[in-house]
Amino acid sequence: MSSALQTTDPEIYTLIKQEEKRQVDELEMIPSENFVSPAVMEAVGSVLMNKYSEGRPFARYYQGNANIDKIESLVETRALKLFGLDENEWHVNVQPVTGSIANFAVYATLLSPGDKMLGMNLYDGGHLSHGWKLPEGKKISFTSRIYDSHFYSVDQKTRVFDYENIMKIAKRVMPKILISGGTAYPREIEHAKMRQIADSVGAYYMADIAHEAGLVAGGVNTSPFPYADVVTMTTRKTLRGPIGAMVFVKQEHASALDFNIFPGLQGGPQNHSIAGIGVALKEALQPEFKTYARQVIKNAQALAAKLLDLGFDVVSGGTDKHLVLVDLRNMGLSGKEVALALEKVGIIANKNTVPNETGKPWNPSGLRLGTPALTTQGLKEKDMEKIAAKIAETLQSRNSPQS
Ligand code: DSN
Repeated sequence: MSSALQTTDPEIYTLIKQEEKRQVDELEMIPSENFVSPAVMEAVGSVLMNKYSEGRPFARYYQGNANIDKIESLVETRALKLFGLDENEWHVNVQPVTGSIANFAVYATLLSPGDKMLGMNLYDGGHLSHGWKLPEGKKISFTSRIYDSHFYSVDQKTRVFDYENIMKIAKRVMPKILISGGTAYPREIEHAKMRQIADSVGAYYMADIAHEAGLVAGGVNTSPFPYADVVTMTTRKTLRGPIGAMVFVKQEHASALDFNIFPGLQGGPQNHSIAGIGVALKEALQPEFKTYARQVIKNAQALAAKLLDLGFDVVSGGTDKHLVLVDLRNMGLSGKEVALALEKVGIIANKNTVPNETGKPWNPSGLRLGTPALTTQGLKEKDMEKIAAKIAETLQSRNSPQS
């Protein structure tokens, strides 16, 4: 029997089926992607998407929100529990539709237009929403048009953070907020040191753990909560939920943060996504999730080790997380051509900038690979070694004169 979608819209139905097949047939190695459980998908595809619920749980602008109120407050309770937080100290808002909106809401809460922010250089793995502007001054992120953004970089040689240098930059810039986190830094961030730096200049410390949220929840990466004033995260990466984001602030900033999310930046929250996040949080509270998080890292470390053996320049010499960053310049290749070549053999990764970048974001010098999705599918270290060998073989055949 045909499904409702198949009958109503066979074109979209067919494309979804093709995407379902692609996700099974290909190796998903983009570190910000994962496979949600059928339970998460059921919640996201539910009637909750029919309801408008501007406001906060139990304080809405529209009637008919009794069930939505219970769902959103349950999701908040689970979020605080997952990260071991005391509700008298911490407040969470689970409504931001993306990480960028979550971050912007934080700036609106803690800063005034023109205030200084200090975050990680995008080329070294930082994020657009941390105020990115080009070294020559072009303001790329809207954040950089409102706030005065400055950046710190990794050490040119080791390609990891030099906290003494970040301290020096902070003392020169005197930011009102110090930000850590990003999209392509393979090493753990030392939150205690970032706190010290923030304290030395009287700044707030915001940890954006969009990429590591599931690793922190699983207890295999250091929690920023004992050190940060604010923690933001997306929910779809290592945390294995649907698209969405969460912001955790100290109680004193709760009402300002909530006001900046709604009505400041958003309208009605995406109740179906929030429910899906709740299901993912329940899954992350189970003991199996710790095993999953540990395996994500073991797989990334196995992948990095094998790539190093095969002559790849693995940035920082390895990884503490779910991602591996490779600088391709020693092979005379660019990120774009390698990502395209790998797609042809069913390996889905993304081109990425690397420290000391000499290319452009559209055609950078690196490749970013991740293990969250493959680990969800049950792959282990031996599989990672085979994948590394396949990557090397693909690039060799590309470089050979016959190809
Ligand atoms: N697009 C995300 C990533 O791939 O890391 C960051 O926003």
